[in-house]
Amino acid sequence: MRLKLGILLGMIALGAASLSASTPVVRLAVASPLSGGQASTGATVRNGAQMAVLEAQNRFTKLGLKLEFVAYDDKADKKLGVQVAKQLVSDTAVLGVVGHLNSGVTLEALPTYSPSGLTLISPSNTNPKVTDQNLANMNRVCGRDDIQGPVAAEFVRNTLKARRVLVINDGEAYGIGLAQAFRDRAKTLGLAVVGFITNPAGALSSQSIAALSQQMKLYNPEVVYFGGLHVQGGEIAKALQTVNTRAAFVGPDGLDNSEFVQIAGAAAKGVYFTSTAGPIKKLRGRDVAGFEQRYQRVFKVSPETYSPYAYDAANILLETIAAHYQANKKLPTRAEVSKEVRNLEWDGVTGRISFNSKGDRQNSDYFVLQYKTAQYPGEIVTQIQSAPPSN
Ligand code: ABU
Repeated sequence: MRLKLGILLGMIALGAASLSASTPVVRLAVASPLSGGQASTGATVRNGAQMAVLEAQNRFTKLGLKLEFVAYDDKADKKLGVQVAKQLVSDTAVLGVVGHLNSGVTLEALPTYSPSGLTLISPSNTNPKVTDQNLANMNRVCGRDDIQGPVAAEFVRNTLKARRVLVINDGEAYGIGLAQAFRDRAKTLGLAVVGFITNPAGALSSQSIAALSQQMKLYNPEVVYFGGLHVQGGEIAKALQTVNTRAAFVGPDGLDNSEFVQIAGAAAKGVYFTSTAGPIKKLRGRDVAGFEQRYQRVFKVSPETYSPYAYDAANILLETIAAHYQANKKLPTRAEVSKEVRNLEWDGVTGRISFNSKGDRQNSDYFVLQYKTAQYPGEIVTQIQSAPPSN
C-alpha cells in the first residue's frame, strides 16, 4: 500500500540480522522532504536522525529489541504530510517520529497523529502554532518564530539602524507567521513598514520575480525582510541586488543552508539571517566534534543547520523507549512515550534539552548571522538564549 500511494521514497531498515523473527521490533521514523525543492534540507534532517539510530543499534540489540529506521518523504507538501501521518500511525511498531521539517506540513498532519498518541519531535518547526495547541504528543527542539521574528526586527532597528523596511513572505504558515511577527515588532520599534507583500512559494516565474523587483525598487527600502525558505529567498536576494544595491536583505532560518548560497550566488554575500540553529562548530553541547566527524564519515558531507537537532530529537525518543524497556521489561505504549519524553532531561549536541508542558524546548538559542562571503555557514553576529513565551 505504501508504494502504491507513491509517498514512501527511501525506507531504510537498519535491523540487527542476528535477532530472531519473534524479536520485538521498534521503528524510529523521520518525516521530511526527500524530493522536490526542499530535498537537500530534508536530507540533512533525515541523516541526523539516522545517525542516532545507527549508534543506538547495539544498545537495542543487547536489550533483545530490533531497532529499525524508516524515512518518509513528505515532499514539503501538506496533503502528502497527512498521507505520511496515516501510514506512520497505522504502523504500530513506530514509537516515535522526528519531523516534520516544515511547520505547515506538521500543522496539517497533527490532527491525524494526535489521536494515536504517536510522539513527534520536530528538529525545525518554528511556527508557534505547532506547540500552542498544547498537544501531549508534539514537541520541538528548536526555537519559535514569535521570538525569531522580533530578534530580526530589533537587529534591523538597533544594529543596522534602518528606518524603511519592506516585508515579503511566501504565504506559507512558516513564512507568513514570521513576516507578521517581524512586522509587528518593527512597528513597535518605530520602523516604517513601507509594504507587506505575499509572493506564494510556488510563484518563482520570471514574471513574478520581475514584479517583485519592481516593488523593491519602487518602495526604496533600506531593508527587505523575507519570511520564507531558501529557494524563493535566493531568487529574491539576486533580484534585490539588481534593483537596489543599497538595501540589506534579512531573512530567517529558512535561508540557513548551503543551497541558499548556491541559488543566490554572489548575491548571498552580505545577507543577514536569523536562525534557531547555530553553526555546527559553534554548538556548545556534548561531543559536538565527535558528532561532526562521525556524520562526515557516514554521509560524506558535513552536517547542516538542523542535522544535530534531528540527531538530538531521535536520541531523546530512543533514550525514552530504551529506558522504559529496561525498567519495565516491556515496550512503552505511544502515550507512555509522549509522557516520558516530557520528563526527560537530555544533554545533546545542541545543549541541554527539556520540554515545557506545551512541548517547547525550555531554552533555545537565537542567532543573527551573516554570509560575510558567499559561503555556508554564516558567521554569528549576535547570539541570545531565550525561554519560550509563558502563555
Ligand atoms: N524553521 C525552518 C523552516 C521549517 C518550518 O518551520 O516551516
